[in-house]
Amino acid sequence: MTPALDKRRLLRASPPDKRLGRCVQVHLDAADWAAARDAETAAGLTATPKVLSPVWFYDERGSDLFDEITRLEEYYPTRAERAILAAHSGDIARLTGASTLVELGSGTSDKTRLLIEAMLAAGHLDRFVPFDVSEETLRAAASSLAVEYGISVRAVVGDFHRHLGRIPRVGRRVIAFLGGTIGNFDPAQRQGFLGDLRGSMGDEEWFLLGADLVKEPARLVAAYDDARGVTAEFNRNALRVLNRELEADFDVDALEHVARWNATESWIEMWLRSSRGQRVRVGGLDLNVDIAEGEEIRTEISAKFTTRGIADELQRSGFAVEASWTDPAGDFLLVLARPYR
Ligand code: AVJ
Repeated sequence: MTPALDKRRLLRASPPDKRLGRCVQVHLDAADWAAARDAETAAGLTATPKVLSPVWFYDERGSDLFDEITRLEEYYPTRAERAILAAHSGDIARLTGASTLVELGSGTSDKTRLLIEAMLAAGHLDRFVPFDVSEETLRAAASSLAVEYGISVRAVVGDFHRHLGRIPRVGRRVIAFLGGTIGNFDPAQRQGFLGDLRGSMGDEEWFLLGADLVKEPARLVAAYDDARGVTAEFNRNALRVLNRELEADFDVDALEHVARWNATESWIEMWLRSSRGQRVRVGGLDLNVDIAEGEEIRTEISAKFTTRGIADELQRSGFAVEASWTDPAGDFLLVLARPYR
């Protein structure tokens, strides 16, 4: 996340790195991205209730904490999705015959490897395109995968709501959006995202979407409020990142983690509740923010879906579901869709 703060650095495309596999490129427009993020943050901190974007979770410590979350007993989505991919990556490789794998969101996970290996085994894959907001995450993923698999890697820095058009249209692509990250979008953002994505795709290309399914509220809440407090620490970390990167002075220790199920919206909400009134200075935004005792700031939503609901949303955005799978417990859904004509 840090490089996004360097406002002097404008558009830059690094030259192909010949030492790493065949080709690693990073396209970056950091100043532009940081300006949009800062404007959204100022709007969110002056709204009622106050809201922050989940992008603030993911500095290095936040990424480590998320990694720890994915291994928690209570947090089933990562294991469930991995089980689906372990069972069906071969089907995906065969059905798509794709030569390019695009991954929206962090390209470092072992789940990506399952897909890459299956696509290599099917004999078509020659290019991996990870797309993420974090340049560091991308560089790490890009170089290790390029070396390991000898495929060309073109990493693209951007955010889901504005930069899908930067993803190169090379080869026959399968565009993967895994982990249930689509749950971070509200319905309007989802519709915008799916429409943009559909508009950027050719008829012979594929969309692979991972989505968490609705289940008993107690299990959902436990997944976002684990007994060891890892998620609480992850949640508070967003304000540590704000303190550092936007010169703010939130009293982070006075903020308590809250996770609740919103049945009307069908999403989990994470909030931070201030145990005392505080006036916060956010120097980087030239903004003072008053937080009342007991006031809550919403830091994330994580929407949960039904198989039918996802198919309907995809359909409305111009996608037809070609295949879908769940894990044996029926906790998580993986959908393979393609544009319909
Ligand atoms: C990375 C957005 C999929 O919503 O489950 C995990 C983030 N937040 N625990 C999710 C998260 C709290 C995660 N996603």
